[in-house]
Amino acid sequence: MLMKPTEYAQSETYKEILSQGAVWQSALLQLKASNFGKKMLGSNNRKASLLFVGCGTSFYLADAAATSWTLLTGEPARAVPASEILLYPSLTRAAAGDLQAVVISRSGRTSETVRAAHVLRKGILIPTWGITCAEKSELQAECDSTLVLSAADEKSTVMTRSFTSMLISLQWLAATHAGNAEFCNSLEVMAAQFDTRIRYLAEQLENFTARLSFEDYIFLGQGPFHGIAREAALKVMEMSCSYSQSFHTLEFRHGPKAIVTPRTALTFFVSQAGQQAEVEVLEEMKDLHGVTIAICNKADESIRRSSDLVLELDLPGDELSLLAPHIVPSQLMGFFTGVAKGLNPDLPKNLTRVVVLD
Ligand code: F1P
Repeated sequence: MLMKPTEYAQSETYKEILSQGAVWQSALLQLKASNFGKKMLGSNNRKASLLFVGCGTSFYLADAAATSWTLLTGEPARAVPASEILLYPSLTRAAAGDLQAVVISRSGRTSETVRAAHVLRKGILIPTWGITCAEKSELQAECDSTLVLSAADEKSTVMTRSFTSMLISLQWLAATHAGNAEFCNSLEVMAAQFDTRIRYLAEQLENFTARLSFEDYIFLGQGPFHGIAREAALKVMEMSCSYSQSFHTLEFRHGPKAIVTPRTALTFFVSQAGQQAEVEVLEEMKDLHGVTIAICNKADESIRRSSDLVLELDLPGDELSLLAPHIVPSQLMGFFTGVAKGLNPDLPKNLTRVVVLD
């Protein structure tokens, strides 16, 4: 039974997606009011390399945060799923001397993530920082210090504003560490202006998903946009039970393009840094008769010429400060695709809000 607009507008997931501009501003206020930044960045046992850890959406958040950290600070940073810390601790122990960890979990209760924080801090003996949206969590008990962004917490199973709010907060910390006050200001200006764009994006995605359906979904991004592409694929999978994959944009030529048909939706996160190379792939996929969707801040003729749908954020600021809003069109695509398939994104099939193991 398809949800009518009056019905889906009451959806917790939908309301949380649309609340992101305002919630980003509240989350940044919470971050600035906490002394987490001073603790994490100022501590005398600070290490130069960062390891970002999480599960599911929080792992893809770790990916986007790690690339942001290196681009903003020049320091090495990488992301791993919490399960890798548990199953292959020696892979982390090898670099332990120069490492500190940031462990990410909306709920602060995901068993793998809480256990990984314990292994990192008590087993491998590295400084371990937490970021969550839940008060008084098991994660908080396992970390040296934890940033709690309760303003970004959600009722929904799928993560949307929690992902973007924790990403923006980690970018703010990286920029603060790098002494880049202009970037911190860009995040705050972007958050204040995003409200004016999100309803335009929602309308575009609602119309698009009402007109077209697909057999599978591909999401393509390079650099910091690759973590966004991975999360976009998960959003569409979780909310619409669709076949969905992500790749580095140029990697898609090396075999995966074999699956492209007119029933394939290919979403390109077109970056300013890699635009020319990424648009060449866009043009090739259009020639293979895939349906192409371009998400970018400002589109030029080369993007418009080869895209069936162009979603412009049209926001001010440095490209990296616009990383979080780039995921929002895909959150909306997942939501409206689920609704168009008669599903309820508030009750995603097979999923629980937190994966707790015995
Ligand atoms: C991690 C997570 C979510 C997923 C689902 C199950 O949660 O895998 O990414 O969407 O809700 O849990 P958390 O550790 O960030 O609370």
